[in-house]
Amino acid sequence: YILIIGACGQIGTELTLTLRERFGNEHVVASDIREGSESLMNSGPFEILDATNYDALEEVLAYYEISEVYLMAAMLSATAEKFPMRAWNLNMNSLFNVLNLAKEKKIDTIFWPSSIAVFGPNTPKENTPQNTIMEPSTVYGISKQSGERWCEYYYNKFGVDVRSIRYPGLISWKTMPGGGTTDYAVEIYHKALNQGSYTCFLKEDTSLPMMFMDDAIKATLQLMEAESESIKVRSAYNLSSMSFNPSEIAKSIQNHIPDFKIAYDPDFRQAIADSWPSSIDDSEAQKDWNWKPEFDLDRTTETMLENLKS
Ligand code: VAH
Repeated sequence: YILIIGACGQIGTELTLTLRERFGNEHVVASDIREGSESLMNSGPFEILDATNYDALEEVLAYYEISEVYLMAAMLSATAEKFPMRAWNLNMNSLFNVLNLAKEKKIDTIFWPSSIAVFGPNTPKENTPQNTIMEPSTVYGISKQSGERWCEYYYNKFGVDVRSIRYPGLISWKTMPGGGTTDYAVEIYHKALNQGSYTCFLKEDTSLPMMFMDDAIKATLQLMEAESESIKVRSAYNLSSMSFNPSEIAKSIQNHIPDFKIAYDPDFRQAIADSWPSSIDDSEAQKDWNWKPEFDLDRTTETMLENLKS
């Protein structure tokens, strides 16, 4: 059985729906600190669970005979800057709970998301390599870099089969993202349809690595289904599909909504975005588990507008 922690989040929601389609609703237990969407709550088992509570987590694992855990609960970059200690507590203690329960053989396989936020201001910005300087300057990035070190440590020291991906900014229509710096790339579609204009909190030339959610979910399942021996990276894999800046996504929207207007009013999230790479080299993921994306910016815009319109 599979447990998803943070099932009501931006990635967790789509991961839950995809895993339930693939393995059967009753085999995928969704959990979160709060209730989620109708489709998520009505399509299979759900538990209210605080991922930082070791005993509560151990109970859920035993009750449902869980063998695989997707730990998707975290506080993202923008919110984490407002509540550093709460972010560290959630992002790290949830990971320690899952790693230690796996060390106790209570979990066979773990997926834990890292992020391009592990890179910092002095990381090479273009085609950032898998192994390079990593001095993250955000609370979220520091927690993800530390998390990667712990995942690799538990694999090497205790044989814990934990797998991870450095997600770029993710774009989806089924749920709103929560508290990220790349959230503008989701909000812009909603605003384009609802009011025909959007004021972006990043500068027009701020180029960031991005990915449509279907590609991110596909990559996650591909990594989880790979043979353990083929996984050479036990910190977290670089993953990439496209990079764009706010003016480029605005132009792709104007191809469908010619009158769409964008304005720019950068806020504190500009400094976070400026500390991150503009593009990522994911040749390791391509080599080790045949990664290949399907969505570019135009196809992403088409899909987002189509689904948000209906
Ligand atoms: C954030 N969406 O903005 C997340 C992600 C790379 C960005 O980590 O914090």
